[in-house]
Amino acid sequence: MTVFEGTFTQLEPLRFALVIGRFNDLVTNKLLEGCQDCLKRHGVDADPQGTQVDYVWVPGSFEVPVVAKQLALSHRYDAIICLGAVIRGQTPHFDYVSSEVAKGIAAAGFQTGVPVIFGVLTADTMQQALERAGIKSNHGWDYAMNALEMGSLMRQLRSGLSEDYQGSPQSLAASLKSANLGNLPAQTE
Ligand code: INI
Repeated sequence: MTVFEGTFTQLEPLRFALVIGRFNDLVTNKLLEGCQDCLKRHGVDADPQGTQVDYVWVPGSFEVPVVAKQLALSHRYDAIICLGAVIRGQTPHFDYVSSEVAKGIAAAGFQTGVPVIFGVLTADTMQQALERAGIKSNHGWDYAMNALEMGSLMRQLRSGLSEDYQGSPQSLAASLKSANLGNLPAQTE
């Protein structure tokens, strides 16, 4: 049997898309910096004019999932990285935005078979968010690592899981089933 594992050094150039919310951009710009730093230091050409990373800005976290799904459906990317910052205020708005974003990002991945990385910080205060976006550590770096690992893992699964696997979620599901590795949700598109 085989062990499939993602790598952090690219065996072949991977392609990524970043979807970034402008809301709380003091935080999201810092997450983006951490993310780019990690990608570059792992050999990815993160230049917007380059061939490996595309950038899409959206108004706020709530808009991230619809764009992430659209990008994933293009099957142009090995992984999509979603960056946002939802910060608790005086009203229940935080709860509505954060829960829909989490569900939407998960759905974008499940429905397309493309890894969609959940890089949306949820915090009680701006201070808490900034601590996670560069003051203490930068989770943007971690999200990039997750994307590298998942992107390379999915390439390995595509090429190594079965000879008849052609890259669609349906054929991956069939391959997983024949290898007794479980079921993927059916593609609805
Ligand atoms: N968007 C965020 O990314 N973070 C927030 O904290 C936030 N709050 O608190 O309101 C937020 N709201 C905007 C939302 O994402 C949408 O852009 C807006 O509702 C339009 O659909």
